[in-house]
Amino acid sequence: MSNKYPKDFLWGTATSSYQIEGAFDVDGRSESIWDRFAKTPGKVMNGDTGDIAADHFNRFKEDVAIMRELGIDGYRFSLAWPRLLPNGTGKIEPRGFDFYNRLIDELLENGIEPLITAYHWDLPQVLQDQGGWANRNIVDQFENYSHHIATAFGDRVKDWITINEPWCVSWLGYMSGIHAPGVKNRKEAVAAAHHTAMAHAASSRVIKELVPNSKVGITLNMTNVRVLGEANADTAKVERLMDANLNRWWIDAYLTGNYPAELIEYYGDLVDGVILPGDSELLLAKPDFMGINYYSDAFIGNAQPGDKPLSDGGPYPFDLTVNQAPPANTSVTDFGWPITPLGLADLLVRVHHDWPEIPSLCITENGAAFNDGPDENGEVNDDRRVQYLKSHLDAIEVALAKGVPLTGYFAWSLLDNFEWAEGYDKRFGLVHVDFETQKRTMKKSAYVFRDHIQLNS
Ligand code: GBH
Repeated sequence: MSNKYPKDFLWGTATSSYQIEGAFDVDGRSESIWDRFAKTPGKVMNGDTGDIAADHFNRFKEDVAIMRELGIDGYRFSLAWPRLLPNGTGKIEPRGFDFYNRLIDELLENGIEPLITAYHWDLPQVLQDQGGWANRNIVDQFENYSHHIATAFGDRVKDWITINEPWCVSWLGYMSGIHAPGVKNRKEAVAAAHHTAMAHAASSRVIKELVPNSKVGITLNMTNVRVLGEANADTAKVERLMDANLNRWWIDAYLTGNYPAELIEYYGDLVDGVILPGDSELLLAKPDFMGINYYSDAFIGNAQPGDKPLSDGGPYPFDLTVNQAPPANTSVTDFGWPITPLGLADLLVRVHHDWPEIPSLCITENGAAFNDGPDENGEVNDDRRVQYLKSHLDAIEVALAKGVPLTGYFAWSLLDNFEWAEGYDKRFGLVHVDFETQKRTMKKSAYVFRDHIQLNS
């Protein structure tokens, strides 16, 4: 046994409902914004949809058996709102609750702690028809949904994440439009960024009230904004605005009730009628922990000929131009994302240093797209993922040694799955899925993770 990790450190894997469940029209589940988006021609690679995905809805027992073989302590999954409240609010669908009850019970019987994410992007389409996250009503609707799920599952589930990556919800969903609902409107995106923060706070209050001994937090996709070369005025400004927009917005909101001042100034009249008097109080939410999803560092440098303003098709609402290429010779994943393990240690140290009032941090996702499949012997030797995993585990050990209160590490993902706009074209699983036959095969990285867990728990 090693002493690099605190006692009770949680080793786990993470997934999300729309990416693995399938069974899109079963047991009263209603349409989600991702069903609608995926079935809109041109939105998702190859026209892929989550109709079947990894068929986890029907194969969850087999999947829990795999988790047991991996030796994980915890499993982070999300609830499909359209399965539970098909109309978004109002009447519940008991068959939807039955599914998650069966999953939770199966996990507990196998000694695996369930961690729930209330929202991982599959909004009921009926709520999008009223404006979705851009409409302030979503705050009450999410609070109501939180009430139902906390009541139903709170007897067995103590760890709760309200919203996964509200940055992606807001800026990929309503600004660049590369994710559902595919809106491209910066005013709506700013509104979504505010309403996700309000909804997080409202939901945490409800869950804490209804679930004794619960631990409630949010999961943010955070990264280091690395500046390459000598920054000119625009690059220096983008560095500060990007950091505020991506890393500080939701944290500052729940800890202080205020957003980064420079960003509010830049947004100008975009926040008029969106952030209302009195909201500051409502944004406050004392965190029990915070989840961080880390994939890669971001790089900016001075604009080169041909570069466009960030707001031109991208997720940032900044009419400023920088170059976003990583340093020459940086290795990348099959998604093209630079591989930057040291960034994970730096990020954890920075978050703990800048917001010491957050009692603990958890890596709720970390992983990489590498598309290796079975060889002639049926083995999946995903050596590049093994390398990615090991280097990022080294990074969390560095952060722990520097005193970061890190309580867990969840690999993204348990299974190959529906990778949003990329469809089935990008594989993130420790376990390979043959989407024709639904056969699962543990990749080499799964065995490496299993051995690491065994050695360190
Ligand atoms: C996570 O998002 C999701 O939670 C998960 O569902 C998903 O499957 C997994 O990662 C893998 O993608 O190109 O300007 O958006 C990760 C979201 C992706 C956000 C990389 C930042 C880079 C900048 N991050 N993205 S941009």
